[in-house]
Amino acid sequence: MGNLSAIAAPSIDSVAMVRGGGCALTQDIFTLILGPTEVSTSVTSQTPNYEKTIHNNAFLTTTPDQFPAGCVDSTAGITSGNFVNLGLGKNGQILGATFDDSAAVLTAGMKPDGTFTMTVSNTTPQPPISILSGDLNKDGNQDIVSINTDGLTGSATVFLGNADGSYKPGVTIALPTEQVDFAVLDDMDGDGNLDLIVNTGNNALSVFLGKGDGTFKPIQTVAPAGAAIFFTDRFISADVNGDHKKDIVTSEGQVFLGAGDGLTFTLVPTPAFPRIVTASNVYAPNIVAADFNKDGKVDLVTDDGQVIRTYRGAGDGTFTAGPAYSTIGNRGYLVATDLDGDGNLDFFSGFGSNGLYGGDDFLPNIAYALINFPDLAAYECYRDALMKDEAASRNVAFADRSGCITIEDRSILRQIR
Ligand SMILES: [Ca+2]
Ligand SMILES: [Ca+2]
Ligand SMILES: [Ca+2]
Ligand SMILES: [Ca+2]
Repeated sequence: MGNLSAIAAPSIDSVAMVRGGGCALTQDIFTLILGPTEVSTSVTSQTPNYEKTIHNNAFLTTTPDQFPAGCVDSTAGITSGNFVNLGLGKNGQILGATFDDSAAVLTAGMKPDGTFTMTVSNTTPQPPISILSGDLNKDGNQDIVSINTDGLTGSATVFLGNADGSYKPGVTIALPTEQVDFAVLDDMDGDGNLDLIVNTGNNALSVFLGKGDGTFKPIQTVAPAGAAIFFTDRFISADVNGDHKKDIVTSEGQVFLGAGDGLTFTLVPTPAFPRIVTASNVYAPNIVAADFNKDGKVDLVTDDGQVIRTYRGAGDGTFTAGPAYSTIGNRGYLVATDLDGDGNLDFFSGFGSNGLYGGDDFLPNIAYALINFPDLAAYECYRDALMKDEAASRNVAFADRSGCITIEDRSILRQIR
């Protein structure tokens, strides 16, 4: 069912695939040049129609370059992350946004000649921990929402996009806790307006129903019976049981079926998949929902930075484990899109949205910590205690946000006397 095509760049260069007219992909290998006011790129090589290359590399016998379902990647329902590609803006630039440890969302555009505009800092009250994109006010300009926390106060800030690639000053909404990390933008109540769902932990989600003008109704707390929601759980929204009402799936494998009002959810007793934590991603896995086997029922695919796992949907909110595939070691950001145009959904592991697909921020740098335990049982107790420790969770959240820990691995060593 699946074949992996790894896309690598020469050691000092970066690589990206960009969609053009007719959905075709161009592979760009480029070197980033950091100037005083601009980031420019020196393109080493360009390969047009790269969708044919990845198609052939995967030994597929289907016909590429058809794109029967088009090639628009919706950002609705996708977990927030530390980079968003906003696609081609009305100013003719490919717009992107990210953040660093300052209290700001950083935005920039790539001009048609491959040079970047100066990075603009869009101020937030606390440092962002993840960002999202969507057109909240339906003016055709992508807007940005940042989820912010300084460890004391949590908030969400909305930046409405202008046609020239700039953003209006942020409008901030208070969150009920500083323990925040992940959020989703989707139309949860089906009124045509994007809504904001924030995982605020304590077995609850905070829902802000959108008014369609970039503002939201007052916060509503959603705490379904039986929910086990920790604030570091990733989640997605999708209609997994085909009743046209948005549901929620968390990285713990919990499935919450929605009643269609964006506020009422029922836990499916059987989890979709077990919780999976890996060396390269302690918040694993990333999840996407799509009907990849074309039986009319939405399936789930997870990427934990080591393995891509498939779970076939039964159409009622339950899932059966399907094939799993080893993948490149990375953070496990996952995109479901038809890359080669043969009409079958493909999975891209890396940063990808709105027609731009590149590698993520995963880089191997190594530090060692040696921790001594009297026996393996004591080690298991330590692991249990660590998972529940608030300070440890904050440290992990910081490491994830700052990227200071890119890989974590454990080996059991025996003492020799
Ligand atoms: Ca907008
Ligand atoms: Ca809505
Ligand atoms: Ca549903
Ligand atoms: Ca299916």
